[in-house]
Amino acid sequence: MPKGIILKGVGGMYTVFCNGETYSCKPRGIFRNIGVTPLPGDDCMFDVTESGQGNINEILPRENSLIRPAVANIDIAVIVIALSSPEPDFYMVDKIMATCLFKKIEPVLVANKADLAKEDIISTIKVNYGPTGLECFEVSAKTEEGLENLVQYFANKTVVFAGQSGTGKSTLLNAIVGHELMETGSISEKIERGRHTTRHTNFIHVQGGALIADTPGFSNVEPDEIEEDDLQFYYPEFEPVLGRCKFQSCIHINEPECKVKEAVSEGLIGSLRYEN
Ligand SMILES: Nc1nc2c(ncn2[C@@H]2O[C@H](COP(=O)(O)OP(=O)(O)O)[C@@H](O)[C@H]2O)c(=O)[nH]1
Ligand SMILES: [Mg+2]
Ligand SMILES: [Zn+2]
Repeated sequence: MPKGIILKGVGGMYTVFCNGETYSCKPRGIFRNIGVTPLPGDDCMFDVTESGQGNINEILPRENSLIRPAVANIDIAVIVIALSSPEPDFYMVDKIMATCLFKKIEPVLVANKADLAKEDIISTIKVNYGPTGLECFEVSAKTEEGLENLVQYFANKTVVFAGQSGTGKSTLLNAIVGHELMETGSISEKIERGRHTTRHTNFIHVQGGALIADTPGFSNVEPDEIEEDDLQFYYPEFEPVLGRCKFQSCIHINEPECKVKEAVSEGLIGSLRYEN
């Protein structure tokens, strides 16, 4: 029985990739009985009948999975923001980052529209995301500046793109893939038509052996599986000072001799990150 990877699922039918070919497959009834829903990114065992109809027989154990968007086995989540419009929503960025770290997915910040860059946004990124140690890239999907670095970084990884509408995710993916596979639209077009241009998660192979997908719905991610007291562990730049506050139970808000707040005042933790 061949092993494949699920690239997308629409209306109960799944596209399974194996040895350079794709197969349209249905999950066997057993999945419904045990409450398992196949997800894009899943490794599976499948077979193809003579009629050409494929069956997914088994989902292999997952490295990780997300519910919204419904994807599995993600190595890297690319959080795309724009260096001009729309204005970056760093609260959303931080919610996605914490959720990814909790799920053992590497979050990467990509600042797109470098061709229109505003200096104040670049400096906000440096001050707040430099101390996290997480990878940050400055690119332009339009001029293709910085894209080569991204492609190299993604080599052989399973990658999803997340972020606000209008930041250039589809344009960036098109530029990376090298041809128009995705729909793109300007912000005004989208508002006029009142629709989202990306509806399903669909993994695409790109040069360097990466699998990449635009992921509708990622901007609604809430870190709701993380306990309040544990959130601090998903802020990598807090790590050097955690456990060093005066009070063991410090939640780093109003307590005296709080090392987190000291680190914020010394610029070792960005104040925007701390507020978020
Ligand atoms: N100037 C400039 N515009 C860009 C760039 N990337 C995307 N855009 C534009 O931003 C708008 C939104 O892009 P789109 O890819 O649809 O964003 P998405 O909603 O994140 O998928 C479109 O009008 C794009 O042409 C870029 O690097 N520079
Ligand atoms: Mg899009
Ligand atoms: Zn503290």
